Amino acid sequence: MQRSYRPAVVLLAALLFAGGAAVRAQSAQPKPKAQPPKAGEAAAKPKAAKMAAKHTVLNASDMQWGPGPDSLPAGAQMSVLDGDPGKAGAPFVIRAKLPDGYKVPPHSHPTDENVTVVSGTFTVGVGDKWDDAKMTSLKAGGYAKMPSNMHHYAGAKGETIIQIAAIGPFAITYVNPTDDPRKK
Ligand SMILES: [Cu+2]
Repeated sequence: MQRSYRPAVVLLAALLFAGGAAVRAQSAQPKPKAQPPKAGEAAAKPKAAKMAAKHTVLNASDMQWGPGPDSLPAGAQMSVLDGDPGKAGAPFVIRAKLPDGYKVPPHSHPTDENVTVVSGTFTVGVGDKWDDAKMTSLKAGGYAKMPSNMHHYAGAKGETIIQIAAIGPFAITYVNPTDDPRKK
């Protein structure tokens, strides 16, 4: 009896927790457009809703940093604040810490890239070829949006932290394939 009873209690607790999270999400956010559930989705949906409702509160000092993805030139550090940049179709927020003089050669992303400068100086230009004269310097508080598939390039003056918000996956296609660090 014990062996069958206890998992049931755990399951009930998990369901109550998930239900509570969903109720909190509904009160905190505008109601999303109604999407009629499809057959077979019932089991997966509550988990997805719970993940979307995840509440994140982070001071800069709480952020965990690790090496940037191998798709970026070496030297960058990355912190995932929300979501999963590797997941297709889902929003994510990351920060990237770029050392002085860091350069990302001309490239594009499959989804819109929204960049907010947190500290330092982020420089960005549009086009297929790197040209310092065509780059704009953005200081802390500055913002840039790179629409999907638009060719652009970027750098850092002084150690620079940027925050990137986008829909995954966070993929990079270099205009010149020889610039791709994965092919070096
Ligand atoms: Cu970019």
